[in-house]
Amino acid sequence: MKKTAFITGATSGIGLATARLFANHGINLILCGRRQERLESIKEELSQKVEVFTMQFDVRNKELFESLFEKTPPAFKNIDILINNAGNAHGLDTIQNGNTQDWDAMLDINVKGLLYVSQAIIPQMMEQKSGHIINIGSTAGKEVYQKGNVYCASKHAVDAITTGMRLDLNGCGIKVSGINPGLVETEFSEVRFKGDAQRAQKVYQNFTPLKPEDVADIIYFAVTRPPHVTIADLTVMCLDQASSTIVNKSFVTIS
Ligand code: NDP
Ligand code: 8X3
Repeated sequence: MKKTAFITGATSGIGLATARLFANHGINLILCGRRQERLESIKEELSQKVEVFTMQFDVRNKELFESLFEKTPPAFKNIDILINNAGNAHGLDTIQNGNTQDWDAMLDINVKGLLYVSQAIIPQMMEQKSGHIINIGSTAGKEVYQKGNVYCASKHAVDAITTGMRLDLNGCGIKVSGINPGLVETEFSEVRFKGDAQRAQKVYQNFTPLKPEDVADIIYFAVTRPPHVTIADLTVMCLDQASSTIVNKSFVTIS
């Protein structure tokens, strides 16, 4: 029987690449995001391969999410895989110059949004005594870099929540994985710099960053391990990255 995956943040970047890869492997999809037009065009693209259901909501809006989730069509009720991916950095400022709206956005989306979605889906996984939750953390959840302050805090929280989920769900037949990428070229920096595309592009210049497809490959690897194997925690960086702040920009490794 085909599996069903629920992917948050499926309208771009890592979430979209994962949706495409899952569709290629016959995994049915529930795709989430705020941008309805994108959800519709991705649904049109991937419906040629698998069953696709879309849910438009902001992960901060617990009430809206819960009411939409209740109305999930019966064919999509049994979720086998949850990819908690929706999230972004907002701003890159010292703590003394931080913007409180950015702080709220990062903590509410990256941390509380992940919790709201997980809380709705876990009971059904517990009932079926199986399931796989993958939380997309970051190298920013493993170390703190200058001006990363609250984004790093949000990803450290994701890291702690991933461990907490694995501890609490032990014995329930549910796998919990944390996948922590370094620099991946997506819309991430454009969001961080509030639409400043030039500044965003500079982040990925003069080295070869990860592509969203590289992370999707790892997510697919994690969900296709034998039933007794859990990838608990995995960090992935491109060849030129050694830490959040050490990136070799002296030459480009792949043309
Ligand atoms: P993108 O900006 O390309 O994708 C972010 C996704 O999250 C979009 O689909 C967006 O959809 C969704 N999203 C953002 N805010 C909300 C919200 N409030 N409610 C619902 N959906 C939301 O970035 P990435 O693909 O890079 O980011 C995906 C995840 O990977 C994030 O958690 C990020 O922190 C993490 N990550 C990224 C790295 C990178 O270098 N790019 C490295 C390590 C981790 P929409 O706008 O339609 O709502
Ligand atoms: C995204 C990677 O280094 O911009 O989580 O924080 S970084």
